[in-house]
Amino acid sequence: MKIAIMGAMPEEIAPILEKLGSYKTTKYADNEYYETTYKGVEIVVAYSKIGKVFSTLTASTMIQYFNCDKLLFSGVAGAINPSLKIGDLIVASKLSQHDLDITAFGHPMGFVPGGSVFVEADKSLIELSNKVALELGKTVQEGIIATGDQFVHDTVVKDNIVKHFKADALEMEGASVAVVCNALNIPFFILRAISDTADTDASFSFDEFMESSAIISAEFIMRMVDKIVD
Ligand code: 4EZ
Repeated sequence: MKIAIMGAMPEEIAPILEKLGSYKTTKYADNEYYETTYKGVEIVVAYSKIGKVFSTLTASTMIQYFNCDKLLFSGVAGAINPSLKIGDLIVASKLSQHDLDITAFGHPMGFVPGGSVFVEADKSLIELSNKVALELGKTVQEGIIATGDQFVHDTVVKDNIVKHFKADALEMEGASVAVVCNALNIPFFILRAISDTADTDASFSFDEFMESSAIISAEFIMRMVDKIVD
């Protein structure tokens, strides 16, 4: 077993690296990968940089170059579902690319031939997250995550994403990681803690809460890692 743990930004993986202790840094494809052994299990950690392209490259590298056979993503997201408050956790049941648009040819939003509007996350990892949540006495909402190459800070854009995908939260990497893992048959799990509500003051909320929310997500991911390696 070799576990990949990914974030998009340095702040999203910093608490994970801290918990793991010492690691070996390898440069590959213009990025850094941090390799370590935790409780006898090999782990590779990386932050991809923001967006679908960088996250695709990193997920693919972790699987194909580093031979990871499970992928966990930890990070922050903008809330769409009003029940999600700052710091709340959302586990992706399925993910979609909200900016993938060939509707001009009669296709639904998020769809291209050979692909699918949604990619489902691994059910047993979601089940494991429910166990972890129960043990911690935490509520973890399961929902739909929409991914696109934009930081959403507009209720009109948000409403449109709800209309097409019934999404509960949005970010910029989950669905691309999902597509890679699905194509390569690697079980994956996407966890996000809310940093903002993707409206007019999203950037201010993000700046204020991204670090604390990133820690909430990272700590939960490490509890899951503990369960996986035990
Ligand atoms: C992308 N990530 C944000 C990166 C922002 C600023 C330097 C998560 C996220 C997000 N993505 C949090 N809130 C969001 C929002 N409102 N729209 C898109 O994964 C980088």
